[in-house]
Amino acid sequence: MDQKNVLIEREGNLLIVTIARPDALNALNRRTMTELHALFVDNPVDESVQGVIITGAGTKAFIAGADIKEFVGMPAQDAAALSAYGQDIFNAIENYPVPVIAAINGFALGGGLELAMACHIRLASDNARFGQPEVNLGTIPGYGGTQRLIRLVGHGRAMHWLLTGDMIDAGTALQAGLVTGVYSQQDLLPEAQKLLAKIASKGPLAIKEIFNCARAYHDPEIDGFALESDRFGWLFETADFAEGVNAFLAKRPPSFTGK
Ligand code: CO8
Repeated sequence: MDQKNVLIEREGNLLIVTIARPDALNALNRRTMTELHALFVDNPVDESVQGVIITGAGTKAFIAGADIKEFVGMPAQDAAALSAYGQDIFNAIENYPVPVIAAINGFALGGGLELAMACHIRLASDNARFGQPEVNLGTIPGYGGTQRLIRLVGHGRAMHWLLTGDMIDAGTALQAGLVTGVYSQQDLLPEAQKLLAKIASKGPLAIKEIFNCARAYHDPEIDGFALESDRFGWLFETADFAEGVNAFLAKRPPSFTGK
């Protein structure tokens, strides 16, 4: 499908995905959700891509939530279906096989914060504002916010912010662990790119297994500790591990091949 609201640029091995509805503070309307679905759910991951950055167009908003204008007259069944559709997309982002960074360049509210929380790493600009303001509208988060906010910042803080709908600033988000870096608007994207380049320089098989083990943490069917021991052992017989250890002992940078 034509990507009208979700712009995709390729920069070397990275994808930069920009939610681009600046007149509506990049609110996630149906069309935008369909385009995100096409990108993250329908299309197989291009193997040459080593990382993804998601950001918002302009300097005011990352994403100010779901598009409230589309809520008018929406029947309960459609609202529940849209919630499930969005959760599928955000789960696909969370399960994406390469690192996805949210570069939060302004308001990240409601569905916008929910999208950011599905990413593996969150960096913010110093003007960013975060919140789950759905209670102000008489509803609740519908794209996973009640679950992921608790996971990320703990029950106490999450309940405070979910129940009040309060907005928090970038400093508070950093302190709470909701983001791991705060930069000027100008530095945000370059810092996200630098971070992805750093991850891409590490042992690719190790990175893949970190994803596997971290996913197991959220899957009650899998014993994450057992998986970790198994994968730790498996990595010992890879060429990359031999190279990493040899490079350390020879005091030179490693040259990994992903084998
Ligand atoms: N939806 C639609 N339009 C929006 C949204 C939004 N979420 N946010 C802002 N806009 C529009 C405004 O209507 C305005 O448009 P116009 O110029 O045509 O009037 C334009 O963007 C600029 O916004 P403001 O004039 O309001 O800018 P301010 O700087 O005064 O305020 C705020 C910025 C504080 C961000 C304010 O716009 C705001 O409070 N926005 C709404 C935030 C919000 O409540 N978000 C949560 C939405 S609910 C949600 O996300 C649920 C997710 C789960 C969905 C499940 C499936 C159904």
